[in-house]
Amino acid sequence: MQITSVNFLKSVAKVKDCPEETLPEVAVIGRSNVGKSSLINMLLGQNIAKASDKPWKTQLINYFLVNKNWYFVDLPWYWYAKSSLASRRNWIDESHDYFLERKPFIFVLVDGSIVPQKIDLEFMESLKEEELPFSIVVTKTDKANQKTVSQNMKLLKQQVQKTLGYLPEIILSSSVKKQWRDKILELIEMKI
Ligand SMILES: Nc1nc2c(ncn2[C@@H]2O[C@H](COP(=O)(O)OP(=O)(O)O)[C@@H](O)[C@H]2O)c(=O)[nH]1
Ligand SMILES: [Mg+2]
Repeated sequence: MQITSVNFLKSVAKVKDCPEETLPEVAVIGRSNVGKSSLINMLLGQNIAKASDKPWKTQLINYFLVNKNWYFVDLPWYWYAKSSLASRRNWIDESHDYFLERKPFIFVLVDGSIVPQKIDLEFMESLKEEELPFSIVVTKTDKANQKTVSQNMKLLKQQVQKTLGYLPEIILSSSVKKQWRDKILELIEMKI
Protein backbone atom coordinates (compact mmCIF):
# COMPACT_ATOMS: atom_id res chain seq x y z
CA MET A 1 0.00 0.00 0.00
CA GLN A 2 1.20 3.49 -0.84
CA ILE A 3 0.53 6.17 1.72
CA THR A 4 -0.83 9.07 -0.29
CA SER A 5 -2.31 11.23 2.42
CA VAL A 6 -2.28 11.44 6.20
CA ASN A 7 -4.35 13.76 8.33
CA PHE A 8 -4.43 14.00 12.07
CA LEU A 9 -8.14 13.81 12.73
CA LYS A 10 -8.57 14.21 16.47
CA SER A 11 -7.72 13.08 19.98
CA VAL A 12 -10.55 11.99 22.19
CA ALA A 13 -10.82 10.93 25.80
CA LYS A 14 -14.02 8.97 25.50
CA VAL A 15 -15.31 6.39 23.08
CA LYS A 16 -18.50 8.39 22.59
CA ASP A 17 -16.42 11.16 20.97
CA CYS A 18 -14.84 8.85 18.39
CA PRO A 19 -15.36 9.58 14.71
CA GLU A 20 -18.34 8.15 12.92
CA GLU A 21 -17.70 4.54 12.09
CA THR A 22 -17.82 4.92 8.38
CA LEU A 23 -14.24 3.84 7.69
CA PRO A 24 -12.21 0.76 8.56
CA GLU A 25 -9.92 1.11 11.51
CA VAL A 26 -6.49 -0.26 12.43
CA ALA A 27 -5.63 0.08 16.13
CA VAL A 28 -2.30 -0.27 17.92
CA ILE A 29 -2.20 -1.21 21.57
CA GLY A 30 0.61 -2.19 23.87
CA ARG A 31 2.49 -1.28 27.00
CA SER A 32 3.42 2.30 27.51
CA ASN A 33 6.69 3.00 25.71
CA VAL A 34 6.54 -0.15 23.59
CA GLY A 35 6.72 1.95 20.42
CA LYS A 36 3.12 2.50 19.30
CA SER A 37 3.50 6.11 18.20
CA SER A 38 6.88 5.42 16.60
CA LEU A 39 5.40 2.54 14.60
CA ILE A 40 2.58 4.74 13.34
CA ASN A 41 5.06 7.45 12.37
CA MET A 42 7.27 4.95 10.60
CA LEU A 43 4.41 3.36 8.66
CA LEU A 44 2.85 6.67 7.69
CA GLY A 45 6.21 8.15 6.79
CA GLN A 46 5.91 11.24 8.94
CA ASN A 47 6.21 12.36 12.52
CA ILE A 48 2.53 12.73 13.07
CA ALA A 49 1.92 10.59 16.16
CA LYS A 50 3.60 11.92 19.25
CA ALA A 51 6.47 9.66 20.20
CA SER A 52 7.89 10.48 23.55
CA ASP A 53 9.47 9.09 26.65
CA LYS A 54 6.67 10.64 28.66
CA PRO A 55 3.79 8.18 28.54
CA TRP A 56 1.40 10.44 30.44
CA LYS A 57 1.26 12.69 27.40
CA THR A 58 -0.58 10.11 25.40
CA GLN A 59 -3.59 9.14 27.47
CA LEU A 60 -5.97 9.95 24.65
CA ILE A 61 -7.28 7.99 21.70
CA ASN A 62 -5.57 9.51 18.65
CA TYR A 63 -7.08 9.19 15.19
CA PHE A 64 -5.18 9.53 11.93
CA LEU A 65 -7.04 9.47 8.65
CA VAL A 66 -4.94 7.65 6.05
CA ASN A 67 -5.47 7.84 2.29
CA LYS A 68 -8.86 9.32 3.12
CA ASN A 69 -10.19 5.79 3.54
CA TRP A 70 -9.06 4.28 6.84
CA TYR A 71 -8.21 5.30 10.38
CA PHE A 72 -5.00 4.48 12.17
CA VAL A 73 -5.68 4.64 15.91
CA ASP A 74 -3.14 5.06 18.68
CA LEU A 75 -4.77 3.66 21.80
CA PRO A 76 -3.90 4.79 25.30
CA TRP A 77 -4.87 1.78 27.42
CA TYR A 78 -2.60 -0.93 28.65
CA TRP A 79 -0.37 0.37 31.35
CA TYR A 80 2.57 -0.71 33.35
CA ALA A 81 3.38 -4.24 34.30
CA LYS A 82 3.34 -3.10 37.91
CA SER A 83 -0.13 -1.59 37.82
CA SER A 84 -2.55 -2.98 40.37
CA LEU A 85 -4.87 -5.81 39.50
CA ALA A 86 -7.87 -3.49 39.78
CA SER A 87 -6.46 -0.87 37.43
CA ARG A 88 -5.36 -3.61 35.06
CA ARG A 89 -8.86 -5.06 34.97
CA ASN A 90 -10.16 -1.57 34.37
CA TRP A 91 -8.11 -0.80 31.27
CA ILE A 92 -8.56 -4.29 29.93
CA ASP A 93 -12.33 -3.81 30.19
CA GLU A 94 -12.16 -0.36 28.62
CA SER A 95 -10.13 -1.60 25.70
CA HIS A 96 -12.50 -4.53 25.20
CA ASP A 97 -15.47 -2.18 25.14
CA TYR A 98 -13.69 -0.16 22.51
CA PHE A 99 -12.81 -3.19 20.39
CA LEU A 100 -16.26 -4.71 20.64
CA GLU A 101 -17.90 -1.44 19.66
CA ARG A 102 -15.56 -0.31 16.89
CA LYS A 103 -14.25 -3.65 15.61
CA PRO A 104 -10.82 -2.40 14.49
CA PHE A 105 -8.11 -4.60 13.13
CA ILE A 106 -5.87 -4.95 16.21
CA PHE A 107 -2.10 -4.88 16.42
CA VAL A 108 -0.76 -5.86 19.84
CA LEU A 109 2.77 -4.52 20.15
CA VAL A 110 5.43 -6.31 22.15
CA ASP A 111 9.01 -5.23 22.74
CA GLY A 112 11.41 -7.57 20.92
CA SER A 113 14.43 -6.32 22.85
CA ILE A 114 13.23 -7.88 26.10
CA VAL A 115 11.81 -11.28 27.06
CA PRO A 116 8.04 -11.73 26.76
CA GLN A 117 6.20 -9.90 29.53
CA LYS A 118 3.46 -11.53 31.57
CA ILE A 119 1.18 -8.53 31.13
CA ASP A 120 1.35 -8.89 27.33
CA LEU A 121 0.40 -12.54 27.48
CA GLU A 122 -2.40 -11.75 29.92
CA PHE A 123 -3.71 -9.11 27.57
CA MET A 124 -3.63 -11.43 24.56
CA GLU A 125 -5.46 -14.06 26.57
CA SER A 126 -8.15 -11.52 27.45
CA LEU A 127 -8.60 -10.73 23.74
CA LYS A 128 -8.98 -14.40 22.98
CA GLU A 129 -11.66 -14.70 25.66
CA GLU A 130 -13.62 -11.97 23.87
CA GLU A 131 -12.97 -13.66 20.51
CA LEU A 132 -11.15 -10.56 19.28
CA PRO A 133 -8.61 -11.46 16.60
CA PHE A 134 -5.29 -9.61 16.51
CA SER A 135 -1.80 -9.70 15.04
CA ILE A 136 1.39 -9.15 17.00
CA VAL A 137 3.98 -6.58 15.98
CA VAL A 138 7.36 -7.03 17.62
CA THR A 139 8.99 -3.62 18.12
CA LYS A 140 12.56 -2.44 18.79
CA THR A 141 14.22 -5.36 17.00
CA ASP A 142 17.23 -3.07 16.44
CA LYS A 143 17.66 -2.36 20.13
CA ALA A 144 19.18 -5.71 21.14
CA ASN A 145 21.58 -7.91 19.18
CA GLN A 146 20.19 -10.38 16.70
CA LYS A 147 20.77 -13.39 18.92
CA THR A 148 18.86 -11.85 21.81
CA VAL A 149 16.00 -10.84 19.54
CA SER A 150 15.80 -14.39 18.09
CA GLN A 151 15.75 -15.84 21.58
CA ASN A 152 13.02 -13.43 22.64
CA MET A 153 11.02 -14.33 19.53
CA LYS A 154 11.36 -18.02 20.23
CA LEU A 155 10.14 -17.53 23.80
CA LEU A 156 7.33 -15.31 22.60
CA LYS A 157 6.11 -17.92 20.13
CA GLN A 158 6.27 -20.68 22.74
CA GLN A 159 4.48 -18.64 25.38
CA VAL A 160 1.81 -17.26 23.07
CA GLN A 161 1.13 -20.73 21.71
CA LYS A 162 0.84 -22.06 25.25
CA THR A 163 -1.40 -19.21 26.40
CA LEU A 164 -3.74 -19.06 23.40
CA GLY A 165 -3.49 -22.55 21.96
CA TYR A 166 -2.59 -21.04 18.57
CA LEU A 167 -0.20 -18.52 17.08
CA PRO A 168 -1.49 -15.29 15.61
CA GLU A 169 0.50 -13.62 12.87
CA ILE A 170 3.74 -12.17 14.26
CA ILE A 171 5.56 -9.43 12.36
CA LEU A 172 8.88 -7.85 13.23
CA SER A 173 9.49 -4.13 13.10
CA SER A 174 12.05 -1.49 13.80
CA SER A 175 10.91 2.09 13.73
CA VAL A 176 14.51 3.26 14.01
CA LYS A 177 15.78 1.26 11.04
CA LYS A 178 12.41 1.54 9.29
CA GLN A 179 12.37 -2.19 8.69
CA TRP A 180 9.45 -4.37 7.55
CA ARG A 181 7.39 -1.32 6.70
CA ASP A 182 6.11 -2.74 3.41
CA LYS A 183 5.17 -6.04 4.97
CA ILE A 184 3.14 -4.40 7.72
CA LEU A 185 1.41 -2.08 5.25
CA GLU A 186 0.64 -5.10 3.07
CA LEU A 187 -0.97 -6.83 6.01
CA ILE A 188 -3.02 -3.73 6.81
CA GLU A 189 -4.18 -3.57 3.21
CA MET A 190 -5.34 -7.17 3.44
CA LYS A 191 -7.22 -6.63 6.68
CA ILE A 192 -9.06 -3.38 6.07
N1 LIG B 1 15.63 1.40 19.29
C1 LIG B 1 14.32 1.58 19.08
N2 LIG B 1 13.65 2.45 19.85
C2 LIG B 1 12.32 2.63 19.61
C3 LIG B 1 11.64 1.92 18.58
N3 LIG B 1 10.33 2.29 18.62
C4 LIG B 1 10.23 3.19 19.61
N4 LIG B 1 11.41 3.40 20.23
C5 LIG B 1 11.68 4.34 21.33
O1 LIG B 1 10.93 3.95 22.47
C6 LIG B 1 10.40 5.08 23.15
C7 LIG B 1 8.89 4.99 23.22
O2 LIG B 1 8.36 5.05 21.91
P1 LIG B 1 6.86 5.53 21.65
O3 LIG B 1 6.59 5.36 20.20
O4 LIG B 1 6.61 6.89 22.24
O5 LIG B 1 6.05 4.45 22.52
P2 LIG B 1 4.50 4.44 22.93
O6 LIG B 1 4.42 4.91 24.34
O7 LIG B 1 4.10 3.00 22.84
O8 LIG B 1 3.76 5.30 21.95
C8 LIG B 1 10.89 6.31 22.38
O9 LIG B 1 12.05 6.79 23.01
C9 LIG B 1 11.20 5.75 21.01
O10 LIG B 1 12.20 6.48 20.35
C10 LIG B 1 12.40 1.02 17.77
O11 LIG B 1 11.90 0.36 16.83
N5 LIG B 1 13.73 0.89 18.06
MG1 LIG C 1 2.56 6.91 22.22
